[in-house]
Amino acid sequence: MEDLKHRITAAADLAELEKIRIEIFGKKGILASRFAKLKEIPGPEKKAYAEGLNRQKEELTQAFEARKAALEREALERQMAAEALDVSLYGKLHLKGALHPVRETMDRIVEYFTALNFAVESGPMVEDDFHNFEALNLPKHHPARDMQDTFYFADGTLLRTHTSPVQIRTMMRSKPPIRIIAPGAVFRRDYDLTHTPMFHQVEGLVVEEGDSVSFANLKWILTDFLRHMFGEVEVRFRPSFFPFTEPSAEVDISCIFCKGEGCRVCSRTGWLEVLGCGVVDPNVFEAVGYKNVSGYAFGLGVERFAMLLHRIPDLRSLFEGDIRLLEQFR
Ligand code: 2U9
Repeated sequence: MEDLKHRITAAADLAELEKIRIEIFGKKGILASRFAKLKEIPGPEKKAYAEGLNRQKEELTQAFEARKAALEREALERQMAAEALDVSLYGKLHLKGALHPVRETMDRIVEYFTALNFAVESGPMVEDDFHNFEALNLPKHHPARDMQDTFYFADGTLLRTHTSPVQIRTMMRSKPPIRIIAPGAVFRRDYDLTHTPMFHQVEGLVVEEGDSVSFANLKWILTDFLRHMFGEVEVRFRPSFFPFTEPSAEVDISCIFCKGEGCRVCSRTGWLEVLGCGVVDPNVFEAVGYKNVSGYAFGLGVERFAMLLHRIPDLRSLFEGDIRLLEQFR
């Protein structure tokens, strides 16, 4: 009896305990065989023998239940120790995406003009000579048409060098009034600190019947636009020349880095050139079949705006695909 009890309390694990249970309590187990002997016991001793057996069974059952509970608790503790989670550990790092500074800048520009009721137009990047040059009053031997500046395909088509063909196509398929911007990629054979072979422009065009559109309208909207983009800057219009506008101007803002004092970015001039613009040349209207209209147009390079707004020194870093650049704009 003490020997059986000892075996129960010494069971090393639940599997061993189960074996012992079958050995003691099973149908053909030790207790069963002892109970079977009951019928061989003579009458007067039977009661005492039966009581003794029941006591033994009771004690062994108690010992078994106690050992089982202890082993189960141990097993659970082992499992919990093995599966323990340290909730103070760092989780996996999830990188957040970011808009490319060129996209973000383009979005801001487009937002300004759409708020003033400009429609956004687009067109093909592979263009023909007429839409990219001829209709824009760029004469046959203009240097911009040179192989040196323009990517040509064998069939004479080309990668657009500005988004202006979008405005030409828009005018040719609709009538004034026109109030559009054309944002998009353009291509020129150029590569240095401030030029890449692909860059983005936003150009604008406003055309009305009659002579109601003037240079004054252009001055107002571009001044307001540049202050929207750069804050409280001075804006200056310098006479210039473009084949597609007359009169034409280049637009400067007071340097946002030195407030016009003169620094390296503005080459000590105190001014930064940011836009080109003008009153649309009559030859352009003639090329698209418009009569008795007036209009203004402007154009800007989105990368230049992004570089100034984010103080990015080398334009090429915008196109190297180095994720460390984007990480700085999250
Ligand atoms: C039509 C008529 C006129 C668009 C214009 C400029 C002046 C200009 C440059 C700015 C920096 C190009 O990206 S850049 O290198 N653009 O100076 N663009 S007027 O004039 C147009 C366009 C279309 C039908």
